[in-house]
Amino acid sequence: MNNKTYAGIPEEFAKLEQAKIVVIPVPYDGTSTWQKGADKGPQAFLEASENMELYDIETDTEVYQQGVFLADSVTENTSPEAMVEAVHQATKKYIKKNKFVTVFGGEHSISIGTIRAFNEMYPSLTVLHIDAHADLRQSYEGSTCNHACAVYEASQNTNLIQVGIRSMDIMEKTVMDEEKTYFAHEMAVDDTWMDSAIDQMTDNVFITFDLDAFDPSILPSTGTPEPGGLFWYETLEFLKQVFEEKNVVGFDIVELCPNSKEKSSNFLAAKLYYKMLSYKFMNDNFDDDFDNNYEATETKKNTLKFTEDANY
Ligand SMILES: [Mn+2]
Repeated sequence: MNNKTYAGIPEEFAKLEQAKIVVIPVPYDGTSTWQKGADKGPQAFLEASENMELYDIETDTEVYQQGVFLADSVTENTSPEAMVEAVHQATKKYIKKNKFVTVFGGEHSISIGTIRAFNEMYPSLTVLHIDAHADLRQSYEGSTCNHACAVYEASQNTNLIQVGIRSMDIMEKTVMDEEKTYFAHEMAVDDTWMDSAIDQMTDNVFITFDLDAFDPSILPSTGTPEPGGLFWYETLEFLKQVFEEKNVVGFDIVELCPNSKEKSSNFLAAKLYYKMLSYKFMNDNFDDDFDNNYEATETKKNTLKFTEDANY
């Protein structure tokens, strides 16, 4: 990446030691099946971020003053498995440094690594998966680290909630928990889905946001656009509610596939990222210490099928 700091923020807010937030770019596009170009996503996101106003009207905050450290990009691409492991290690490294860790892809297979890291560090993790696609295949084209498999692992060992889904293979029904799936065609006619989805979440929530969840009319530049998606304000309303009611421990945003003739998608992605940070920190003072509440217990192994407890 050529960018010196995230969004061109002053150096004093961009140093690792003081920053509460870390953003890890992962310019990876090894397994996408239709349109290539998600490897250019992080650079387009960072360029758009530099041209964005840093005051958020809605929350009346300038969240960059909490400090945002732009980490080295994860560039491992010798195999999908090696990339996932590199993302896993980079994510875990910054969680252990007590940062609010965010990752920008890249295609969706990178999330296998980020989710694995968060699930190792936080008990009873909910993964909120916002996407047009179910991504529940156990393996695809010979790899379990394909973008079509992005949340299979999460379906087995976290509390997975899927929102915005409108494209899947019939075989994925055998893996999917329909009680925890919010299909786009149902969301379009039933406005209780937000409360229902939040009711099914545990306290610790990791959000994996595939930009193709949005309607292609507002975000065309993605690898696999699907009609009938989310719009801007309903998405923000939902996200704000999740950040207000739950302990969001981190998030990733994936599948920006930049198009030189269409820059608004890049800006939407930049603004979405900044909005999510603004919601996370809207009630924190800049000089408050940040505690990301991870549990670094060697014995905790969230590798089994998630079992519901009565606490949520
Ligand atoms: Mn998708």
